[in-house]
Amino acid sequence: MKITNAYVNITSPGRNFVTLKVETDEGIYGLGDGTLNGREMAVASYLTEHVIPCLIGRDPFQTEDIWQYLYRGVYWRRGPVTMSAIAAVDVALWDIKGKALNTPVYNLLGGKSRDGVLVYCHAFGKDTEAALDDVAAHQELGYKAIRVQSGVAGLKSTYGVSKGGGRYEPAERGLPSEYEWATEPYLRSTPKLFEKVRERFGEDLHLLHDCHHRLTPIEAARLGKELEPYHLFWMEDPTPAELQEGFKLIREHTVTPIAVGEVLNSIWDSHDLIRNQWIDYIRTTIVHGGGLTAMKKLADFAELYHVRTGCHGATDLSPVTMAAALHFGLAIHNFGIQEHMPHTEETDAVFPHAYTYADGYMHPGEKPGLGVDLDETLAGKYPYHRAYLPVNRKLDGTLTDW
Ligand code: KDG
Ligand code: MG
Repeated sequence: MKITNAYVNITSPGRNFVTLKVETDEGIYGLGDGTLNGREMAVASYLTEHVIPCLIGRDPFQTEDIWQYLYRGVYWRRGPVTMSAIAAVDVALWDIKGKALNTPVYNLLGGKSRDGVLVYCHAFGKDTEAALDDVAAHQELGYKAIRVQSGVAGLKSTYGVSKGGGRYEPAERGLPSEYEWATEPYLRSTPKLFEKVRERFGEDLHLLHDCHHRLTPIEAARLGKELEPYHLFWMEDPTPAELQEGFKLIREHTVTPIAVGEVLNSIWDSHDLIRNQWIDYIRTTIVHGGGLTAMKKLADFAELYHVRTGCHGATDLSPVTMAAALHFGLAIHNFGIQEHMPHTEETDAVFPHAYTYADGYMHPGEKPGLGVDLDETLAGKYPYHRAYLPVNRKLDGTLTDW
């Protein structure tokens, strides 16, 4: 089999998605996601200008060699744009391989290790009461694991909490909006929020929380310690992970489990975090981490250190990534949990898919390959719109992490 053609589709059914379609001389095609929130066109152009011309004529079954060619062969390694472009190619090739062998991708990754993929959803509210009501609403939908975020008193807006109270989408069209941030009231209110959640919902529900990288290590250590009585499943992104040894300090002070990695792109970015056992869950995702080929190696490395996966799964990861993540999560041994922020109906219509949700778990379905398609006619009705993640400033105007 040979790759005969490949092209990028950009569509915006409510939010932007970059999809690579790779075609072969046997009529089988594969899809890969290359969406990088707020920087979509950089990946699209990287693929079109620099990657696609090198793919034509290659054997799509050579997932390892093509991955190495795109990673080592360019001299410039790593980084979110490069790794998302490599992921788009890699996932499309696994999709082709599955279709050609007439089997779901999970069978190519080791076969089923479990019956379903445990997922967590997002609950939030402008204050504690609203957040508790949203937890109740999500529990009704069957979720066994819920991320809880609340607005902070005195702040006009908080990232991760929708402004209008309805569904929230990380990116906003137009230029970046600005949100407020203040660490002290957040540190005071968050343990109280989880005290109330446990009071109302008991011990059985898995609870998660995302700090969005905004704390210093010692502030994160304090939060982790004060959250201990509420037995969180994890505390996510407590501090920026560029300085990996920052997590040593957090670890020395708290037994609240820690999840990191949605902004990390390679095994080297989390190498020290994992081998020193400073984290419990690695959140690197298939689209931003170089595809299934790279993620399998990352998971296998993490397994040696008792670190489990907890892949990023916000709405900016397209249904193609969600499908890939579910095949991956069903197969690997050290799977932990998968994030699930359901896409809009418009997005689901553009990307018809075999994966399903029921009672707190997802399943990739039994279709050969990834089991997800792209309706290009419908996609064409949703042109690209520039959109960004918001930026955050402390009350004195200083920029902070988002
Ligand atoms: O593109 C970034 C968003 O997906 C991110 O802000 C969402 O932190 C996030 C999460 O945990 O889903
Ligand atoms: Mg996050």
